[in-house]
Amino acid sequence: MARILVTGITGQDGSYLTESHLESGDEVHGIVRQSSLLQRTRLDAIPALLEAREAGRLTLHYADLSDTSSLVAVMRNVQPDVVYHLAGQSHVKISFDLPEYTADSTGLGTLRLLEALRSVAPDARFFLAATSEIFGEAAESPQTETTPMNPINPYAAAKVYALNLVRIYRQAYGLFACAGILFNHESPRRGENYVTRKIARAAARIARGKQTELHLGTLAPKRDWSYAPDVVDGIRRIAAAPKPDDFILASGATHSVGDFCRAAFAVVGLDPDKHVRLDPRYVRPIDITETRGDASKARRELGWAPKTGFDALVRLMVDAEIAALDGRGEAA
Ligand code: NAP
Ligand code: F7E
Repeated sequence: MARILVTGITGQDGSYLTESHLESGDEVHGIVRQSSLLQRTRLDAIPALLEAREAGRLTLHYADLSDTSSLVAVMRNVQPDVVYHLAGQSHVKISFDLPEYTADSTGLGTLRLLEALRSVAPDARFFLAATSEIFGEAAESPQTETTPMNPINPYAAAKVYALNLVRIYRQAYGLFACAGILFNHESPRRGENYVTRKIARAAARIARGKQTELHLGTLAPKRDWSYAPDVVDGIRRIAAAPKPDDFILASGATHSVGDFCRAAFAVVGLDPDKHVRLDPRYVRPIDITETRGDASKARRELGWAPKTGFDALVRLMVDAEIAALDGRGEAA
């Protein structure tokens, strides 16, 4: 049985990762931050996670990425075998509105956590959730672990800093510090202000007569979308590898936002052209045209491959929204 510490446990990936480690019989600890609402939907709505909390196999600890002493205290109390660092301000458009906060939580937060690890739990394995955003308008397609970093938004710049820190701490101090360079991954637990969840939710609500229009910034950008539980499986493999390294996790396929709309509306038998409106409020100052990842290193060295393709992903997301509207299934 391993002791696992997760930052960002209340997020999409944190909830799937927690479920996965509890299923393996591990003890999971999560860092949560102070907020005025105590309800944490992605943890509270999942019966297995509620049961684990009651049984003492899942424990939440208050700490903050801006408060080094709180990170040291949790690290000292938990004495983790593995630390998964998933927390931070992760919305690209919001990072233009909150550039300093994004740099502090996503960038410096990683530094504080690595320092806490180094001083209190240097034998623990450390995983960072890095991102395809580090490549910006990439110099090559598909992107590999050696594609040059060229960030074009504050979030990506903070993740470049965080990824460089992981590499530095690995080389300089010999820590088991590793990273997943994660391409977009989605699920019914995705935040409602990311484009796939926004589209899936709107398709279902329009089909049920609760909404008439869907406002999007643009239909043109293309993304390499995977299913979050598949990526979480890859994250576990990276953290369990014989030696610390960085791996791309991606599907290798790319689709536009418009493709996602067409596929989602088709699930409920609707024509997106009748409902989708372009809205400048959702346009970014600068946006990546296309991402496509090459995960052959993860396939070769870790045996990882995504199981869920684009059409299946879109369908399961729209079906989940319909089920939630009809009072069935989990609501994230
Ligand atoms: P998510 O659903 O947005 O969850 C983010 C988590 O970070 C939440 O638990 C959130 O806590 C926490 N958090 C945010 N700001 C924080 C702060 N200042 N201090 C402490 N905690 C904070 O994100 P996700 O999709 O699960 O992604 C997990 C990680 O993977 C992130 O680091 C993200 O950048 C990275 N990533 C994700 C994708 C993707 O497609 N999903 C792709 C590449 C990389 P609250 O619940 O309290 O807000
Ligand atoms: O946008 C376009 C938008 O916000 C996808 C994060 O997890 O993946 C995610 O970042 C595309 C972009 O994800 C709307 O301009 C159009 O081109 O769902 P998104 P993202 O920006 O790709 C990376 C890998 C991460 O690391 C991030 O943390 O869709 N788009 N109209 C829109 N996007 C949103 N959110 N809302 C719109 O109305």
